[in-house]
Amino acid sequence: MVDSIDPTQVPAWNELRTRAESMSTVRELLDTPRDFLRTHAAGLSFDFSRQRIDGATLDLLVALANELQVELLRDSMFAGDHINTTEDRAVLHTALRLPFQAELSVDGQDVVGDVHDTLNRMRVCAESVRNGDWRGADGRAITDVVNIGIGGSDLGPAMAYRALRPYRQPGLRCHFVSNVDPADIASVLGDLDPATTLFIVASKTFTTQETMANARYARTWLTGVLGEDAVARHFVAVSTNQPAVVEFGIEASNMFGFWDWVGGRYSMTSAIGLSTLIAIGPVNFRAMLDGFAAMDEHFRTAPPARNVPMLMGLIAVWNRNFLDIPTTAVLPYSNDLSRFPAYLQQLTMESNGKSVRRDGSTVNYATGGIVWGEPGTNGQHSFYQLLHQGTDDVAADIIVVANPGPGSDAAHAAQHEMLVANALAQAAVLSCGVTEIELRQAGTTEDLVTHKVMPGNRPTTVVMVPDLTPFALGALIAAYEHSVFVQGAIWQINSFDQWGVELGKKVATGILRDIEADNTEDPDLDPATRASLTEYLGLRSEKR
Ligand code: G6Q
Repeated sequence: MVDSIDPTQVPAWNELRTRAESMSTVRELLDTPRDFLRTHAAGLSFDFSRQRIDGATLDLLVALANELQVELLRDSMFAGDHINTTEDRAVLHTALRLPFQAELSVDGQDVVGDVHDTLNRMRVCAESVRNGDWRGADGRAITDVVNIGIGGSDLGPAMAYRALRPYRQPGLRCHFVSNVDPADIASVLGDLDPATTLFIVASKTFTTQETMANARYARTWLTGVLGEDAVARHFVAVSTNQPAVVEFGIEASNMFGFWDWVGGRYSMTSAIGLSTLIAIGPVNFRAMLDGFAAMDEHFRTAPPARNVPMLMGLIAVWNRNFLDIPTTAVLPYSNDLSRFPAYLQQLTMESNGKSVRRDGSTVNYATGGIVWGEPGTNGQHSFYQLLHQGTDDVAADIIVVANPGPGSDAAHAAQHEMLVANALAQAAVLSCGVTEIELRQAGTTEDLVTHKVMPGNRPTTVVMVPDLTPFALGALIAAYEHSVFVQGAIWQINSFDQWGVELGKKVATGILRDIEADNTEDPDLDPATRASLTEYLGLRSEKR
């Protein structure tokens, strides 16, 4: 196990502080060759040349990673050591993507064998749904799959389903229900026929309030039409909690397991990906796993200065701790990646939104920044104004997909070029801006010059994906997963627990009991919450 170190006390940290004070602008930096900031991994290209960083700073960031033993912690993760210390668990999502021939045993257990056994069971299930062998209670084939899950049991599959739109099987639709707001499930079920619907109840713990409420709602909807016996043909579960699955009424043979070493937000390549596998089929699903695995291997073996996730993570730390930039906009120029910012929000903010180091000591430096975003070009017509001319510095990741999806005709391809032009234009303006001199040269009237100045200097990374294939999507996600790892390792925090999420679940359970009992006097609640509860109970309609 690697002990915690205070990163502000290692030599490279202080040297980086000094360098940040006199760092040139992106525009100035671009005057000298920046090829060392352009690199490739797993078929994707990553261009960091619009970041406010030079060669000497990069060397110092690599020294920082050395001094803080990032590679040692990385190797511990890949080996299956219990680096999630507060839950005493290994962190082995990388094992989910290993090929069949690989070998890895953890705590005496053959991990690769277990992973592939589950993958095979998932494949059999997916194929029978896809080819119509899986019959519903009245003998008809499945046309709609509803994944019921939340957080890590929803965001990855929901994102991938959209991202891999061209690879879906025609005539077979997936839907995603996550919110405990009954409007979510009601709006999905409203269009479906119970006899041709298969529910996947996806919950690692099988105790999550939202998921269990939605699963019960779905079961009532289904059995009301088809009877209790239909549950076996219309429900499968993905979980680590077999007793709870069986108690719900789902047969153990219809349950797909995973392991405590798969964190929720790192679980889309586990059985949590069952809906993805059903949608895109086993060959494409394996290609996605191979994309993840290719980036895993790159992260495990490439030297730090050419290692994409290492560079992404170190640059994120540079922006956050030394350039004092608190937020990063993720801007995919791909409509199919519309849920990617939401997915990354969970991945990064749930992992690195922590204020204590692994040893429990409080940090005295910034940790996980705020991540958000929307696909371009839509975002350009809303919040980009603040990115360009607001008073806060914002870093940006622009993700460009070079080619439109399979089957596009010439008109589609031409429109796609407009999309790419916009992405590159925004990268240029965010990083280089527009000066007063340029505006005057362009004939701008004097009274508008200051209004039209763009300071630029917003650190921007351009990620280029040749085609949004399953392989490329896997590689892209894994790059971000490992970038998050690097940031957490520098900050010496545990990126793999989520006590903030757990507390919310517990408090909501207590308040629900108060609501059900009309109790406005709960001494465990603070006065403001008691007042809000009283207000709510006064407004609540009798119709319930
Ligand atoms: C992810 C988090 C969280 C989790 C959900 C759902 O890392 O732990 O988002 O995935 O709370 O949990 P269950 O899968 O147990 O229902």
